[in-house]
Amino acid sequence: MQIDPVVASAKPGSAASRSNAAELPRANRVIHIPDFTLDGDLTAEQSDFFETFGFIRFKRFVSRERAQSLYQSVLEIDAKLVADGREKVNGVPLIFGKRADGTRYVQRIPFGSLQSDAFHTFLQDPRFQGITRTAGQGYRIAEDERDGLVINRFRNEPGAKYKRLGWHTDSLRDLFYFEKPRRYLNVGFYLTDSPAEVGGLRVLPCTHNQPISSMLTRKMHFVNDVPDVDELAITAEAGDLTIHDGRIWHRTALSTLTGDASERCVSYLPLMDGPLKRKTESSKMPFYFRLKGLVGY
Ligand SMILES: O=C(O)CCC(=O)C(=O)O
Ligand SMILES: [Fe+2]
Repeated sequence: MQIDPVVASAKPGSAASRSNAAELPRANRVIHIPDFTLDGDLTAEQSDFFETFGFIRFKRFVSRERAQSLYQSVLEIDAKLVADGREKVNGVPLIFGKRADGTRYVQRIPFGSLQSDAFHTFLQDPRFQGITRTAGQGYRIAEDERDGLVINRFRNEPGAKYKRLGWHTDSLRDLFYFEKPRRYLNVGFYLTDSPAEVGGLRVLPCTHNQPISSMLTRKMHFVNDVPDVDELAITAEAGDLTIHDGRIWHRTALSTLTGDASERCVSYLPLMDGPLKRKTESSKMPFYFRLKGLVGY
């Protein structure tokens, strides 16, 4: 039997070791995901890995304790949005789930760092400048543009609206904003553990190097969520940071667990270049969200 490198290299008790090797996709037995550390700018080895495969994972970007404390801030933002009866932030609609007792919680929080000092401070970490330099000249962390810092809480329970995402590429989003697709680094910071059984990010490695035609048509965007034989599960622990190229095909798999155990909380950093396009409370709902409604998530 072939040994799964992800599981074989995992420390006992870590998120990866809890995953059953048989449940992990075939690609995880072939591609070993290294445990990189981000100290400042990406090293040559890290850039090579990222440019070759279209994704990278940095372990322990912050301690588990700091990640847990930031997760508490997510719960505070959530409680305030619900108590204030908010439906949108800066024109971007909130996505709500409903608990068994009928109370609401927010599953997709846009502009997170404008609503919490803890997240605003987190984004001042100088290592993020190393990431903006990798994105390209003139890139900035855009706390008040597009959707700002997005905090996703995927959950699998009857009242949840945001449980999974079908196959897609992020670069297409620029087209929905009527802008030319830019180099798009999707930087995910994990607030909770993400072993394979909470679902999570599945990528088709190297598809960022595809022609535009295949970026548009390889699969039906967001509608198709059938597992692919070549997909790779990117598992992570609270405090880890991942980057995937916006052109890579990826999906968010449904958790096999339910309720609180199924929650996967990941925040995505807003990287932009070009002229500033600040959003305010009078900003209109982006066209992209009307389409979201059509594909049913
Ligand atoms: O679940 C994730 O980490 C990825 C989410 C995602 O692909 C997206 O919001 O575009
Ligand atoms: Fe995505």
